Amino acid sequence: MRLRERPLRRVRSVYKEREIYLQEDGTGRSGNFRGIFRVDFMGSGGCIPVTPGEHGAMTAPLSIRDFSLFHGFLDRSAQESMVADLRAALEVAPLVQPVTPRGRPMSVRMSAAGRFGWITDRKGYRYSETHPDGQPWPPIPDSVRAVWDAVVPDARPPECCLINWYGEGARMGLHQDRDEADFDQPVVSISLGDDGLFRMGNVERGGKTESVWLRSGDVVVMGGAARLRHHGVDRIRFGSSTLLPKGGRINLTLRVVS
Ligand SMILES: O=C(O)CCC(=O)C(=O)O
Repeated sequence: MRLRERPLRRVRSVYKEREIYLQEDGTGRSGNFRGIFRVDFMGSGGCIPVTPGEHGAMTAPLSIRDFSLFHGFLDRSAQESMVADLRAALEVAPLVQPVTPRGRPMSVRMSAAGRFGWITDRKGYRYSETHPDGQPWPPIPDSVRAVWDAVVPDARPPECCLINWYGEGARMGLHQDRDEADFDQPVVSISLGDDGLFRMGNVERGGKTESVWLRSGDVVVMGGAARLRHHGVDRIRFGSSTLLPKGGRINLTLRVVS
């Protein structure tokens, strides 16, 4: 992850935002409500097929800027059991508040599971085989790994599950995920808890962006032409979900690192 250390206000003056609302049927409607935006169903437009089954309803991905969005991929009970699995992982590897290499504290709290975790401190951004407290990371829970296997069956196994926790007011600036060795491998994101406004930009810095509210149970695949696109989370709707009793949003990103 390469965070841009610019204040949000300045970013907003450069980027033109358009919000897209995902609908229950997997289609999207643009923020100006002039009609259905664009839908790529399975097998078209480079979208990744997904098989129906234990993950609840069949979810056809919506393709926006080559990001594949699987709305409602996890049903409520799958979300609850994933949260229980994550709580166990966080007992081993507690959330920390990282600082950027310039010493600025990030608003999200982070931990990880898998062989590697992504960390940042005054020494820089990097993957590490140990938590900042020196312990190895816990294994990626099977429930999380199953999502990867379902949405990107041809990819290599994930080596990192970054766990981001967004409390009230937390956000994540536009950035690219480029600390991994192989950009042919996708990044898969799973959202749990409160809604988060996910912004999708370009490979180069600047230009127009589009945003979508991600809800609990949504999955996003950032692969192919989307792999190096800038993305971030402008804000969350604190308290919008009942999944986490005290509110907040968890985002998991599964990555192949080496
Ligand atoms: O929270 C999200 O939805 C995105 C997280 C993200 O961009 C990242 O971890 O690199």
